[in-house]
Amino acid sequence: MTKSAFIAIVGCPNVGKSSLLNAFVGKKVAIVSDKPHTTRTRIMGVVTRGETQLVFLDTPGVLKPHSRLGDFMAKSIEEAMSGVDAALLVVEPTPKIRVPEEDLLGKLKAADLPTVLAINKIDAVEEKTDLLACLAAWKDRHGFDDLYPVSAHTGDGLDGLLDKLAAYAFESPHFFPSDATSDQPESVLAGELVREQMLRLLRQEVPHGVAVMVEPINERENQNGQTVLDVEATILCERENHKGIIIGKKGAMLKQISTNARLQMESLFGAKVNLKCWVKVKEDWRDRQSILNQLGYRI
Ligand SMILES: Nc1nc2c(ncn2[C@@H]2O[C@H](COP(=O)(O)OP(=O)(O)OP(=O)(O)O)[C@@H](O)[C@H]2O)c(=O)[nH]1
Ligand SMILES: [Mg+2]
Repeated sequence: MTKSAFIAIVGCPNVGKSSLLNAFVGKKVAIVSDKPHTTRTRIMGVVTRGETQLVFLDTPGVLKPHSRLGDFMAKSIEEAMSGVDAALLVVEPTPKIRVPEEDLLGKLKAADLPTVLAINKIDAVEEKTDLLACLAAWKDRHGFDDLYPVSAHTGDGLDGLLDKLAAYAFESPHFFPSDATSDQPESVLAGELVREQMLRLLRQEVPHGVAVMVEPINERENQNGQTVLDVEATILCERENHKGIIIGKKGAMLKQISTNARLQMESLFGAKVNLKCWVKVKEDWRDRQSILNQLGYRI
C-alpha cells in the first residue's frame, strides 16, 4: 500500500531551508548561498523510502515584497502552504523569534497545519546551554507537533526528523516516479546552478538583479561515445555596469562562473556538459511581467 505526504518548508531567508531539502533528497535540487533571498520559486524535492513518498516544497524566505518578483516570491510561499499535509518551520539556533516568524506562525495557525520545528545549524552552536535556551523559547509557541535540533551540514538529527515527517503520509498513489528527485526540468536546474555561482562570486546587488534563461538542453554523443549535454544560458542583468562586472576583466569572471557551474551540472546530471553563457542587459526585468512569465516566475 503506497503512501505520500506533501510538506512545505518555510522560514526566514538564509536559515537553511534549501540546504535541508538537499540533505533530505541526497542531491542538490535547490541552490544554496550565504546571501538571503537565494530561492525565488517553489521547488519540489522528492524522497521515496519504500512505500512512502515525501514531496517537499522549498519556498523563498519570507520577506516584504519590493517588486513584482517579490510579489511572486511571497505568493509562492502562500501557495505552498495551502494544500500540503504538514509544514516544517526552519529557524536559526537562537532564542530570538523574529517578526516574519511571528507572522508565519499566525498563518500556520490560521491554516490549521500540523507543524514541526527544525532548529537548524546546531553544528555552529558552541554552548549547549544556548541550544537549550533556544528550545525553551520555541517550545511553548504555536503547539508544534515536535521540535528537532538538526544540522543540514552534518546530517545530525535528520533521520529522526524524516521519520517524524513520514508519519504524515497517508494512503495514496505516489505523485512522482520512485527515482525522481525534483519537479524542476534539467534546464531550470542548470539555470539555477549558474545563478548560484553568481550569488557566490559577485557582490550582493549584482546577483540579486540577475536571472538566467536556459534553452532546451540538447543531448548528444561525442566521438568517444560519451553523453554530452549542450547547455546555452543567457544571463539577464539590470545595468550595463553589472554586465561589465559579470563578464569581468578579459572575461575572467564569466569564465569562472561558467566553469564552476559546468562542474556542478556534470555532477548533478552525471554527464559531460558543454556550457555556453551570454550576458544581456534588460532593465527592470524584475518588474516586467512578460519577462517574469518567460522565466517561469508566475503562479
Ligand atoms: N553551519 C551551518 N550552516 C548552514 C546549515 N544549513 C545551511 N547553512 C548555511 O546557511 C546559508 C543559507 O543556506 P540556504 O540553504 O541557502 O538557506 P535558505 O533558507 O534556503 O535561504 P533563502 O533561499 O535565501 O530563503 C548557507 O551559507 C548555508 O551553507 C547548517 O546546518 N550548518
Ligand atoms: Mg533557499
